[in-house]
Amino acid sequence: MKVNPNYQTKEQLVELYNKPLLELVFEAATIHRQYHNPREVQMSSLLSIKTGGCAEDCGYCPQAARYHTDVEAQKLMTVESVIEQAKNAKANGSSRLCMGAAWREVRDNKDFDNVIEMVQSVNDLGMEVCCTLGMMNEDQAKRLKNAGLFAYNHNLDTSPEFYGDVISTREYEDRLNTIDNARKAGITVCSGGIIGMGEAVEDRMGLLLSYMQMETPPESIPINALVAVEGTPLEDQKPIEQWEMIRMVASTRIVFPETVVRLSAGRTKMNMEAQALCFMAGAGSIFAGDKLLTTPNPDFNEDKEMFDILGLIPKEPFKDAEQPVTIPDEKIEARKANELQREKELEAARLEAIENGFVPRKVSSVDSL
Ligand code: SAM
Ligand code: DTB
Ligand code: SF4
Repeated sequence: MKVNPNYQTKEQLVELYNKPLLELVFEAATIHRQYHNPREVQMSSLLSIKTGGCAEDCGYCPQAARYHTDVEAQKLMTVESVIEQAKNAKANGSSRLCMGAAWREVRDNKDFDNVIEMVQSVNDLGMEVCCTLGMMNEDQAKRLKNAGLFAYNHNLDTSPEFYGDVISTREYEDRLNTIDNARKAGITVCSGGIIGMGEAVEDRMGLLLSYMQMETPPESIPINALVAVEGTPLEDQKPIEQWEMIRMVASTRIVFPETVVRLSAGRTKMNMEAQALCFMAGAGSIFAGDKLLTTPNPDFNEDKEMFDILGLIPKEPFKDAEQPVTIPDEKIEARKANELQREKELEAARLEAIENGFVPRKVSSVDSL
């Protein structure tokens, strides 16, 4: 992923962000047209596969267990219901599904095995599969890659300097490590930030600087406006001006010409004109469907009307990189083989018992307790 060589320092980035708005949009739109089809905008769907009850203290997040919000904690969805939701999303034009779990980190347990099966199944549907599951190690990243994961989302959220004002339960370095693990496993990286948390323009550009300093910058950078949720420490944060979102999208596009810049959370507070300027300035994706993870998103029909009016077309999957091939997961295969073996042994024992004249007992309701 290229970095624009004209911007190297934070000062240059801040100057870029503060350019006269229409100059900024024009520069971004020009670059966007050199690297992307400006009519194509990807529709992605978000699915919260494990909601709430998270141990972290991210100040913006309604899913942190320690804050009193309206979010009810739920256990991991079943593989079957994820497939059903993915089929719906695909039928409504989404070419990417992002599955989010309110976890601090991935653990090697049955839940993770189920996530692996979710990834395999959604990849089989021909959609780009993205997961955002918190921190993960190299081995976990490899399993996700083999399952057919296309992208891993792990946001740096803001600059390293402002990070500690928002989150205390993990370090910036932890985030960078997880991103590195995804990269090493050959998964594309989706990592972006939130504006409107009380940060300065320097912090917004500090976030971009962090991505510029990576050996390979992210293939996908989501730009979120804070959704201020009652009960979170950031509940009273003043909403950002729409112009700020346009500036952030445009600056990101200019600095990372090849990356997909995603106009993410915060669209319910934006009118169509402001969103149009974001698409003009290089936004190449939106989240479609009336819910993000836990908070509202514009109605599907409203977005369809917007696409019609602006002449946008939903982007097909795998236009930027090939579809990953699913390779059977060793742990799951070993578990299934064990289960099969056990079933065979039980059946053999049952047959042997019958041969020896034992009459199988009827299972009573007491037995099944
Ligand atoms: N627990 C995982 C993690 O933090 O990486 C994955 C889920 S987490 C909800 C995914 C991202 O959603 C966060 O990194 C943050 O950038 C974004 N997010 C969460 N709450 C938000 C809010 N209220 N407004 C805007 N973005 C938000
Ligand atoms: C991202 O940058 N934004 C999405 C996705 N990646 C996972 C999440 C937005 C969440 C907004 C708050 C909520 O709905 O809970
Ligand atoms: Fe947990 Fe992720 Fe929310 Fe932070 S952003 S509290 S890690 S779900």
